[in-house]
Amino acid sequence: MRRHTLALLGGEPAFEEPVYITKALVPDEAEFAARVHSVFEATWFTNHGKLVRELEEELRAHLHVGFLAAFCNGTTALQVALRGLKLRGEVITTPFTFPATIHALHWCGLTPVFADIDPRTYNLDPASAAGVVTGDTSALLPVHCFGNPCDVRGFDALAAEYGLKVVYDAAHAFGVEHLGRPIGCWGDLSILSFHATKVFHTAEGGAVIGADASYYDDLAMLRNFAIVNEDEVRGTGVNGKLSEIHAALGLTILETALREFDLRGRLSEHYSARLADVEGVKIRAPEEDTTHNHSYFPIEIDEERFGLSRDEVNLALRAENIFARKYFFPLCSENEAYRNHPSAHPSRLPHAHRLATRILCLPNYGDLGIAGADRIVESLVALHESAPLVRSRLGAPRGS
Ligand code: T4K
Repeated sequence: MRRHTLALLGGEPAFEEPVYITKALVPDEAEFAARVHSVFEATWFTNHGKLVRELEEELRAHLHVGFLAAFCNGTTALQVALRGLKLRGEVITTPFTFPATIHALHWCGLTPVFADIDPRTYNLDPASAAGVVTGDTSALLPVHCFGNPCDVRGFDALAAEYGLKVVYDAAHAFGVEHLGRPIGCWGDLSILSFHATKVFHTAEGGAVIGADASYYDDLAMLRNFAIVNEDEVRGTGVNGKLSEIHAALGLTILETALREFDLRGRLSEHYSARLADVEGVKIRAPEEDTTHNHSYFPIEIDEERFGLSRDEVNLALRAENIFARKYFFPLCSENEAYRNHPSAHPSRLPHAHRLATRILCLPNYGDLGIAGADRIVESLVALHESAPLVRSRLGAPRGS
């Protein structure tokens, strides 16, 4: 292995330019321009336009789901899914997620109730969720964190036992299949994010998906102000529509995104092989019987064995121009809006708290290339080998 002199110890940074956790895919410009031109020709920019309908059908067929309703972003898709199921009271969810998951509950007037994660999968643990079910619980909202599928059978059983709905936040799980089923066909409804940081994206965008196509009309009504027709508005809707320009981007980028999933798969395999023997770096074992999408590459840093805390590693990598991310820190249960709920007490979420201080997502996108991944691995190895010196150069307190 090439030895790398760390920038903190007087060497050159591993990269000349900043390397971020991801790099948004860019569509074929001519193809995109042609689609945008068709929008201009039609003078039809939004409101159930032709390109949105085409995108919905293309993605539905690709993902093998019963229906797909496109939205302006994943957060609004989640709010409308929750509203569409007419949920009330408490919804059990994970603290280890992007803030949008919990905010969506709160914006819908629902009470997020936290349960702990399974440290093996990083996902909400059905056994822990079972411990916080009350008479007010109406649903479960697990997240397929980093695209790794939840214990879907465990949640099916829990939902059946207590008569609960299951909504999956599948923002990271585009294209994942688990136990022979597309990820979007588990539970009642699932949501996707098509944000620019996602492999398949529409700049901003999202979707509600599910096996049961009879949900589509209600969700489509709610995303369009709850307008049923010229003479009727039924309840409280929102403006959650995707525009034709965003749909044009999605239609153009799909093929590129499918190739990108393959490239990320190769990078993930390479990272896994090269990091396997680095002391103090743990890689989550992928779920079996699963088609993974390799959207993210999370590692866990064990401070005692690695010699540096996750935060110290993160800081030292920045000196190398490597901008890893502490997804997901801080935990959502620590947010001032939620932390007073009894379920948010750290003593009830030990696995989530432990993981949130250890996790680091490494840059993982096709353009990085195997050589780029190697440089990141070499930087991590060098950090481990020079840990005491790095710590003294950082001057940071332990575990900060
Ligand atoms: N549920 C879960 C579990 C989620 O993770 C998310 C979103 C949602 C729900 C809600 O879905 P949306 O309503 O967003 O559709 C990003 C995204 O904004 C967010 O969509 C995503 N999860 C989350 C995991 O990541 P930030 O604040 O970390 O992104 P930012 O701006 O720091 O970008 C990260 C890196 O991506 C940049 O360093 C470079 C690259 N990038 C970013 C943008 C915006 C690009 O290459 N091009 C770009 O245009 O939240």
